[in-house]
Amino acid sequence: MGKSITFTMVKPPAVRDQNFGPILTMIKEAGFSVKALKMVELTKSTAAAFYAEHHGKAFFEDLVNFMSSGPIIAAVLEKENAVADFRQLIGSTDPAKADKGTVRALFGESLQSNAIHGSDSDESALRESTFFFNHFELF
Ligand code: 3AN
Repeated sequence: MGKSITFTMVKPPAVRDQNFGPILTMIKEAGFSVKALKMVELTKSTAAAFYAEHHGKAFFEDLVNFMSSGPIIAAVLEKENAVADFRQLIGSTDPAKADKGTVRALFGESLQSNAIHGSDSDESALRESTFFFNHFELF
């Protein structure tokens, strides 16, 4: 099987708490390579556009406020079976339910503040990667 990509963001509290280093080490040790990387702070409107699929849900406004509350680190990662393998590495959305040793179990604080994002499909991975990175920034 060929390599594919996934998109990730380390969320504001995990960046603020300087947890990016250990998270990146876990990503490297799981066999992913970094194709693009940057630290940026989302505006509310940018966060709302990124999470457009959740528009109208009860948690949407909180999610937008949370994701624009400080810098995030965005990255595109490559590996065989990238989307599924990355979701296994990060664990369930709710850190309390995430398998032991996953990124969310180790660094997540709550359902909202769950340390990291991972794309849910190859289509989302492409949309999310090109949302953040232009072709000069993707290697
Ligand atoms: P995942 O990131 O595991 O794919 P999604 O796409 O369902 O989860 O949700 C996107 C983000 O929205 C989650 N990472 C989490 O921060 C937040 N979220 C999802 N469901 C809830 C909820 N029920 N209450 C609060 N925040 C939520």
